[in-house]
Amino acid sequence: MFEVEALRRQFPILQRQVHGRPLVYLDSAATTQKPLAVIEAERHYYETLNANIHRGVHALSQEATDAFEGARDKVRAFIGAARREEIIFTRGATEAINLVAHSWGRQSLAPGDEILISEMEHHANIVPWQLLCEATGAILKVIPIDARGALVPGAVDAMIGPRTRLVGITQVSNALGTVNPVADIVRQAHRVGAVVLVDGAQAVAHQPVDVVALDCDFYVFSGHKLYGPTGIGVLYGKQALLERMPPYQGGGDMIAQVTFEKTTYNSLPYKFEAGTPHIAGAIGLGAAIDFLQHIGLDAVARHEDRLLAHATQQAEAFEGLTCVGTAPGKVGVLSFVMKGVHPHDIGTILDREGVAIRTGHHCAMPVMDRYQVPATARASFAMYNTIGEVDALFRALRRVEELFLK
Ligand code: C6P
Repeated sequence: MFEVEALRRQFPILQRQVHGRPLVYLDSAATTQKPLAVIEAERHYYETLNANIHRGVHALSQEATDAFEGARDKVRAFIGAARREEIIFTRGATEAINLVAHSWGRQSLAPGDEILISEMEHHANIVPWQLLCEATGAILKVIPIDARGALVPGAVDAMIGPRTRLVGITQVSNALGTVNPVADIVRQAHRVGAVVLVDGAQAVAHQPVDVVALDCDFYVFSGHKLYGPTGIGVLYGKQALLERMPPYQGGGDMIAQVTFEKTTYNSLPYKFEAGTPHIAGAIGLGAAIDFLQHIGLDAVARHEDRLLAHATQQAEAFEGLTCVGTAPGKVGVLSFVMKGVHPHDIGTILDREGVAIRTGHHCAMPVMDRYQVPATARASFAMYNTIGEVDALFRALRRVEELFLK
């Protein structure tokens, strides 16, 4: 049984007030709030285990190493990867994509090769590929999206060709909520020998993910959008690919042996984890995964679908409000514009009412260009939101209407 009120008590921040009103937090696509289990896991680490990992023979270092490596095992199981060697800790989704672009990309691309991304990508899944194209002479191609925010039917098929080397695709769009058919895209890409990187930043908290079933070559996500800490994220890569890739950064822990003449590298996953990692963050992420699995992602998804359906219904009945992103099966976010009011003004008035949403381009400027809007207002939902909070959002939007349009 999914008990949202009991669940909310696990998130201390949800008890606070903003501008004298109860906080209505509808910005979880930017970052989720953290449950006690995560806060306590980090605190427990600093209070009882704090030491550097993989380095010391002393008890604390060994216990910290066990906790850190235990978190890697949790991540592996959570996304269905076959081997722990395939789980690389990074600072977040952004760093994971840059790692692949830098390490796989510079080794694998020649002038005229093609990288295919979509028009709905977050800047983190655009700019690293542009930098790579500049460095290698590869060409960036963009799969267009339709009026509702889905990939244009047939476009992937038409655009994947013999020169395609990599497809970078988001599983769920942060600006539109669109869920992309990534398993189909992987099949199409593999037919021409291209590899696929799936950006799972907005997917992992909303639906179960199985990287083996998807058969993607790389999968990335951030801990902080999964009820975990900031500064920790994951790159999953197929072992055979990771083995062939050169290190991304050099430093401690990623080496086997160093002399001034020659350095050899550590085995996976450590080859890609130079320097002291965010140990507490990884442990916190492990706790977030335990927490989420205890509640059950299917139950979370059903609850969020109800919230989104309720919000969509109210949005459709709201004169002058237009939703941006209405693809069938979308999840997590309601992006919208209001005739005659700039999204930043909407965000400011809502904040005064205690309602936190994000306004702006959501680090997806090409999406704004596609729909010819300067920005949108975006409410995003998580397991702890309630139907009452959706109603509070729309009450606050009526206040915006009163102030600006009446
Ligand atoms: N989107 C949002 O408000 P980082 O910053 O590395 O944790 O995640 C980057 C990222 C990559 N891909 C997608 C689809 C994303 O949504 C994000 C982050 C936040 O929508 C902050 S811009």
